Amino acid sequence: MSIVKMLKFNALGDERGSLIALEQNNNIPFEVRRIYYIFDTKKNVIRGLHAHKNLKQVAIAIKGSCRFVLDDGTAREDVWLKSPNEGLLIDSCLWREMHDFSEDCVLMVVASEKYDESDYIRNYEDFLKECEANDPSTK
Ligand code: T46
Repeated sequence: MSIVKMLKFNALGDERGSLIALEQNNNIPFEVRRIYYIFDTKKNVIRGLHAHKNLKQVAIAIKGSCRFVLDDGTAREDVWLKSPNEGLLIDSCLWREMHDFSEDCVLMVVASEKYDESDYIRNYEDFLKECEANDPSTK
């Protein structure tokens, strides 16, 4: 089963242009407690490089593009985000990296929880240990 889960968003277009609405527990599959956006990322910068214990998120390149790497401790998959019409669902206990930001990239992230530094796992070995411990299939 793929670890990359893409959500498609319907654009409500008319002759003036396009509009996408995001709603919690509807096209965003959780309650929304925070939204942030990443922009002006410098060339060759890699962001992320961590996992989250509990946080669920949807990442949307509302402008430009970037490449995500998701790793569940067993497999790694790449996915390009390059359209405001789709979002990457990032479940908890997934290592994520963001690469190859275009100069104009605006990456918006919809999150299930408020910012909490204690939810981050910033070391890959700790991620493997912690997320294996949380994985019901390993019990
Ligand atoms: C994630 C990926 C996709 C805050 O104070 N509040 C916030 O809500 C966030 C997201 C960050 N910060 C502070 C923490 C750092 O001092 O902003 C600084 C940059 O954050 P960070 O280095 O964690 O950024 P990224 O781009 O590596 O990761 C971010 C999210 O933090 C993370 O949850 O999954 O985007």
